[in-house]
Amino acid sequence: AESNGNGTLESYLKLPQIKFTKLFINGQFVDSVSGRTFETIDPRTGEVIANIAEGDKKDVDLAVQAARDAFDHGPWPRLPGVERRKILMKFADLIDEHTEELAKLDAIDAGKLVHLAKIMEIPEAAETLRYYAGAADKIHGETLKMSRELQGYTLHEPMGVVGHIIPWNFPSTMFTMKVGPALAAGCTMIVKPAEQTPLSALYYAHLAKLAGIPDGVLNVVTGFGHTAGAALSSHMDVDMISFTGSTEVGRLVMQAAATSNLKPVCLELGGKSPFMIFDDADVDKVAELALQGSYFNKGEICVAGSRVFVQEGIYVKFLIKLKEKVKNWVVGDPFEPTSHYGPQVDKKQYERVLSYIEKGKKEGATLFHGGKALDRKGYYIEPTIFIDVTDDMTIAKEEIFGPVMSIFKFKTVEEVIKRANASKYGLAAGVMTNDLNIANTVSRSIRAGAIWMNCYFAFDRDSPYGGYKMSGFGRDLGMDGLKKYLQVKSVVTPIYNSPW
Ligand code: TXE
Repeated sequence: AESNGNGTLESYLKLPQIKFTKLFINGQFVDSVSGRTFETIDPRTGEVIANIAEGDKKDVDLAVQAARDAFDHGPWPRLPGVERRKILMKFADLIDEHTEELAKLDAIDAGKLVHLAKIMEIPEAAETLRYYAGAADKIHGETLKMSRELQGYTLHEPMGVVGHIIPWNFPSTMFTMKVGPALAAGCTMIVKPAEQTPLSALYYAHLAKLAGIPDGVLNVVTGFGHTAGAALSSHMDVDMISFTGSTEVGRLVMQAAATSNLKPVCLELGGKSPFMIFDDADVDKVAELALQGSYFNKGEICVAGSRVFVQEGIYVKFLIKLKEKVKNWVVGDPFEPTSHYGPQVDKKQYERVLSYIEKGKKEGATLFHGGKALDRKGYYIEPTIFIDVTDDMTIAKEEIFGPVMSIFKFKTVEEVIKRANASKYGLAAGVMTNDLNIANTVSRSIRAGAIWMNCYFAFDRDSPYGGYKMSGFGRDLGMDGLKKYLQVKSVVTPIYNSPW
């Protein structure tokens, strides 16, 4: 049944082979200097998938040295953009050829749905590379209109050696949305994947080499945050850090950058995004979107619409519809095509989410649906809904990062704007109304990096993505996602007797 490839249940359910478990430095898979390894765990069972090389400061030093050499002396930054474009296109094609394997690696490592990864996450990872490949030969500065007899223009040059520290919730999306633009810009780099999900990152490194990316340009150091991650962010020879993760660690990364070589950082951090439903909204549609907003990827998404504000006129109707629909959500093995979401990424996250549910109950919110772990092996949690949540409760303020929705009632537009903005975070917001005045007023008043009107998670590679306030700064995706990997250099020369 396997021989005819995709399509049979047997091949679909077959687990992927683990081919790459070592660090990828200077184009080679190598053991860590210390020889140590760490276990990567399957959240479906809590069992060990493989032992992965545990990189720390010494390995980061080697990887940075390789990236430094590749930047200072290698061909990559000096290639015509069109050449980098060709190689990135090849990289994307190779991803497409290995969709099934990559989807399954993310499924066993991160608990992600195989059926969704195959049609969405992995193909989009390839498309993100193509998007930036298309930009690689269009990076140029401007001719300036100087105020004196001077000719001036700007050059856009690659930032240099970039450190990418990425999280576990979207291993493939994160990898390509960081690496794609940095490669197109002509940078060289070190990726530090999350310790929970090293498998696909190593696979991408292998594909990058096959595509023709020169040795040393793209290095992957697997390992822990406080060792490998910290070594990268405090390294004197790393020119920039692009980080996605928790607000606490974002602060550490920025500190390390400040006390080492003052490297610029780009931080994409936590969120607690409001999903605002107004009286005139279509109940059926918004109930569906609200559930997606809270449960997509088991709530392990920084833009989760986890604070659902419902205007009083539609409140009861909305709750009835929500109850009806939430019953259809199937939590199950990510290899089962019927599952809507799988297990939380690891034991720590699982326990953290369950402890927030306990806090919600203790602080007086009403548990409207779910609230328990599934009675089976692995880190599965029921879709959970709290009502009667007040703004001062812990579950209203802190990022839970699990399948937990909190519902709030509101009366006026002014009130909901004020309450939605009363958060230290500012990543995204949803506005559900057909009233243009409300939609425009709210979208301009909310301090967040993405506003989705009558939709949610409307991600697009052309749409820049990032935070206001303590959700961080800098943007991934879109052309802004490329610009941050470029330095702007002014070049000036005198012109005498200029008629202009
Ligand atoms: O994140 P960490 P954790 C939020 C979410 C989640 C919480 C904790 O609320 O429940 O963070 O998750 C590396 N120097 N988000 O603990 O630790 C680490 O190895 C340098 C939101 O898993 O921030 C990993 O590669 N790097 C988020 C990366 O940082 C360090 C996605 C992220 O892990 C480091 C993930 C250090 N001192 C969690 N310590 C989002 N914005 O999407 C750790 N790391």
